[in-house]
Amino acid sequence: MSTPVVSPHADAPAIGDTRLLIDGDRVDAAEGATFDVFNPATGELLAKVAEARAEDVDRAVKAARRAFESGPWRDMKPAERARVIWKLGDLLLENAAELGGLETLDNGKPFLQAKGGDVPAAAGLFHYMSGWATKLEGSTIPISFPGTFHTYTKREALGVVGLIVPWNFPLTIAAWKVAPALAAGNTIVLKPSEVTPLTALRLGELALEAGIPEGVLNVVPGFGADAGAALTAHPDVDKVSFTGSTTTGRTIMRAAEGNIKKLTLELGGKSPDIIFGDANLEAAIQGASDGIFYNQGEACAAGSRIYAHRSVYDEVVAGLSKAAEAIKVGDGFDPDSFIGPLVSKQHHEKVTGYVDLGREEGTVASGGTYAKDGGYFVTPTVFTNVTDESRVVREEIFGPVVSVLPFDDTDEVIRRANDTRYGLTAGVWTESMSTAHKMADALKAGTVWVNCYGVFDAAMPFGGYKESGWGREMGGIVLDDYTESKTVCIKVGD
Ligand code: TXE
Repeated sequence: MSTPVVSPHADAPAIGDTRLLIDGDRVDAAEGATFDVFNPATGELLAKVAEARAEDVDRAVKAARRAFESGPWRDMKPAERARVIWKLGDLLLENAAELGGLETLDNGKPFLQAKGGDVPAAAGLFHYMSGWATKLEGSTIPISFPGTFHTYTKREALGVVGLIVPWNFPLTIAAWKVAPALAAGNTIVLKPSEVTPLTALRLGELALEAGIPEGVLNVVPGFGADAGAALTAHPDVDKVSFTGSTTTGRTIMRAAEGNIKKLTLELGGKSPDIIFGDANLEAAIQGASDGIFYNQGEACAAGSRIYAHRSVYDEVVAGLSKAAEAIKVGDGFDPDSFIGPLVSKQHHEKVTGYVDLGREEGTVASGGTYAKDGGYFVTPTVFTNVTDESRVVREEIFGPVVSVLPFDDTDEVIRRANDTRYGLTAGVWTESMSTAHKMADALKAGTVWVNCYGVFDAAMPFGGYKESGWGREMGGIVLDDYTESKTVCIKVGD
């Protein structure tokens, strides 16, 4: 039996029902299995959560298939579907304190950021995507084939979609995928990360409360190698959208080959953040600091390679070090904490391994310390005297760790910034309009921020070039990935 264990903070929310959500019901896993979820601020057990395995995933896919084919969602009038999706956005906002608290307990991130950032961002997805439910149009097409034809396209829901979500923004990234999938009329099996399953389960409950029919949104927490693999290989799943590591993305590509599933992959990053000599340095330094340290650096878009023009290099290093030292690292429920613990023991080991490596590869300008026991804390760390070949500069660390490298001219920094297997995001800081446009054109990244960093909006497409993935999330463009386009050609005369 899956049960919540303890809520360690007086002001933390109750953890609630930790069973699977299948076909509108809360159910134990078929084999009765559970897994432990830990509070990263203390390392203590937080909850025991029902563990979906292949049999449970199959049950969830069957429920989603029934819900799709029987049509209560797909065939609902678009305006009605829009109202229900909007309502779900409202319910997220109404429950922001609870959802934010669950995210802090589960992931460790500061409560104020979770409640004031993650939850409104997730709600924004439902509000924005609800508008698309009424706008999924096709077009009429004049064709040149001999005869007279009425030819048009229409857009239809894909069917059952499997959504696999990571632990860094558990609710927000779930919303990136669930909201457009719903707007297009699909039914869903959502697998949250085994590290942070709590807000996805609550999202499923709120979806029912909003009026989304039973079986349309099923939630199956479980491990990647078991539940995740079963979902990606399932012959009755039409599409998988995945956010996570590039390594797992490759595994999913292979698993999806059986029934040629459609795939969206949002994978890793090692994003350059480039500060030119003419930049507003105060804004650039603060922006670059937030760009790497927000969310403990556990962000695929983190600006983890800072290139500073040699004329301002020393000032950037000094300013960034000062900004890093001013950051309070601590329990997410402490309102002064800007950085909470890393998400798990395993991830702490990975990040601190890179902190130790960076010490050998370069110089620590700031930070470089970490907790050895208790919570999984790491201080914001700035490395200098590293090279483009250093592993800390090339590999995704996914923690509050940044390298600062000098550059001399624009073409050089373009080449170096693009010299990576990733291509998710990039930042540019300059007061020159022509430098801004030149860089925006030249950087091989799905998003380029100029004089800002980490601006996300439900209306802005997000995704990667190169090994950062396939497809885009958010924006109107994402609806293409959750619909089929059907061409209809009717002969109306000779
Ligand atoms: O990711 P995984 P992990 C990067 C980051 C991090 C590293 C490893 O560098 O340190 O990845 O993190 C599910 N079939 N990112 O191990 O394995 C898994 O259960 C189907 C970048 O946590 O990619 C979870 O739900 N699913 C990133 C999800 O995939 C599988 C966010 C992510 O886990 C599976 C997170 C399988 N075979 C980590 N194996 C980003 N792009 O934002 C695992 N999963």
